[in-house]
Amino acid sequence: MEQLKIDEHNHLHIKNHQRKFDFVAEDVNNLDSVLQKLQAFNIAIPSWALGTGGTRFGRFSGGGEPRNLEEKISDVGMIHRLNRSSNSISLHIPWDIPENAMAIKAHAAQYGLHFDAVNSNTFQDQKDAKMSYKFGSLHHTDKAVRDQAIAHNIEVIKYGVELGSNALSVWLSDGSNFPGQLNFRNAFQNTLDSLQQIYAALPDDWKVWIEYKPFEPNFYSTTIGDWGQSHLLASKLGKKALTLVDLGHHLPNTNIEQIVSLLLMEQKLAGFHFNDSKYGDDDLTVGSINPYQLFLIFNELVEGMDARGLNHATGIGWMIDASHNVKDPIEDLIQSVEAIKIAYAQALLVDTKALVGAQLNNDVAKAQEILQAAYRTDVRPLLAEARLRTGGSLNPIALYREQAVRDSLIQQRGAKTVATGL
Ligand code: AOS
Ligand code: ZN
Ligand code: ZN
Repeated sequence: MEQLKIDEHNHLHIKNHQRKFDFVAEDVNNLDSVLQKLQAFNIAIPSWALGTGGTRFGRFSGGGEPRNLEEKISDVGMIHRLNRSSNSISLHIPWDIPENAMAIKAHAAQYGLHFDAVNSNTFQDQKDAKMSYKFGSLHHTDKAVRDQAIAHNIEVIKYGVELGSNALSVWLSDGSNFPGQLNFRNAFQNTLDSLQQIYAALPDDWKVWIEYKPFEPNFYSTTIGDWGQSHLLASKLGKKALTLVDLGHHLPNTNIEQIVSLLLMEQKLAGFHFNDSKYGDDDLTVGSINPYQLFLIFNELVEGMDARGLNHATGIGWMIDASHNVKDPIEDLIQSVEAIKIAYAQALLVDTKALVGAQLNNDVAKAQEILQAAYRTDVRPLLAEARLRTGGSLNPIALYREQAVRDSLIQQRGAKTVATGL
């Protein structure tokens, strides 16, 4: 385990922090509740984001990447010690195979981590697989391919059960590249039929999260292409099936916050894959392109969850799905968690009563003033205070750099490691 000198580091920065905190805290009338909510809020880290991502044009891996599942877990453990907000990890099978689940669970528990949703992978052909997913998996025209993909998903559930997870996350690349390639209705029916068989294998307290995406790797149609198609499947499947919103899986300018608000209303919102994008499924650091959109999403979440009496921290799944090419993955993830919590904190500052009043009076300018007053508040000192109170770092990235954590990872693991995954 990395030796992080958190207290020493906090000590050096405490005076500066206190000044900034006092300044913002003075104007927050629900301060205790905001701080408590921030302390309770955790976001799962995907195992595939701990290595450097790449594109089909190349991959430039950084040094000291985790070489196996244990090292991925210890990286998440370190992020969690720094920010106290990343207490779980999401595995992707077969990129991560927990051969000995007991040992893996114990290893994770050492860092205070548990296992979030497990992800199946039928978008790549696996070694020794009999059937190919070249033309899709759960939607395939050939029953033998569908059966193989169904069996894989059921196996992933079994791994998840051993790890103490309680959700299966399904993302399909199934679709078509050219008009005429596919019968849409048959593809949808096959998908539904396959998902029904997977659904039947879910333990009682489990959920299946159905992710949608408009394009890539298929460029003409995707069989679960948007939230309507995902929601249709989820409602036909039953209560345990929900729609997962990956922020990057929308065509430019889609009003994601409106989708979120309706899914929440229908009790069909599984949760999120957070990332940011300018063009499509860019998987950029959360909050790096459009933090206002993220805030507006959180505004819907806070309002909708309060209306339903849902616990903000555990009511739905919170996860990052980003992986970047040119950054240190650990710094990237720390930035993403911070961006999510900033948006959340700002949403907690919205004067909801006043907003309801403005809406009822159709006072459009006032409504905007109310939202933007919250959005334009620098809430970073509130996040830092929440971290301080839970034993985390006032400034995780500064500490990570000052204590040269990456260098020591390179020393331990080598300069040319490649994490399994993308
Ligand atoms: C793919 O675009 C999706 O976002 C999935 O969530 C996928 O399983 C994950 O990104 C790993 O590739
Ligand atoms: Zn995703
Ligand atoms: Zn994606």
